[in-house]
Amino acid sequence: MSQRTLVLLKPDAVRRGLIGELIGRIEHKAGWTISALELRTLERPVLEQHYAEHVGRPFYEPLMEFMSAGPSVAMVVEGERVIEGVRALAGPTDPIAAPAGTIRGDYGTITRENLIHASDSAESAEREIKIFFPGLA
Ligand code: FUP
Repeated sequence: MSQRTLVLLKPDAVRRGLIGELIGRIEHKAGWTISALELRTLERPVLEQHYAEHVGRPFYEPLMEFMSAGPSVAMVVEGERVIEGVRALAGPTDPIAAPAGTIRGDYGTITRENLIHASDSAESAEREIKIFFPGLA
């Protein structure tokens, strides 16, 4: 089943020079294509929409600061079971718990700076794509 998902390569991934490696892992999956891609520093109003479900959590403010501190790469990726697939490539939220071979497991140590976001459901994907790429149908 072809799907689309919203992927963010977070400011730590850009700062550390990992975006080529991370885009490659996604691009090399057979049949997945990147249909939109932009490097930009995410403004607070965009992040407030994106992370609306986390308002009030203790990690919310540090997360907003981290996410707005430098450029991210925002992408729309399309293809067979891509929502589940990019989540599997990313690994669990906590990079120390994430298995080797996953992006978070291979490159991360702290939960806030876990390199990548990927939509967790079809509903989230459509909501998030509208936030980052409002011009896309
Ligand atoms: P995920 O779906 O794995 O991206 O994770 P969540 O939606 O649960 O969390 C979103 C982001 O909030 C994480 F990527 C990092 C940050 N976060 C923290 O900084 N501390 C926490 O305890 C949980 C999440």
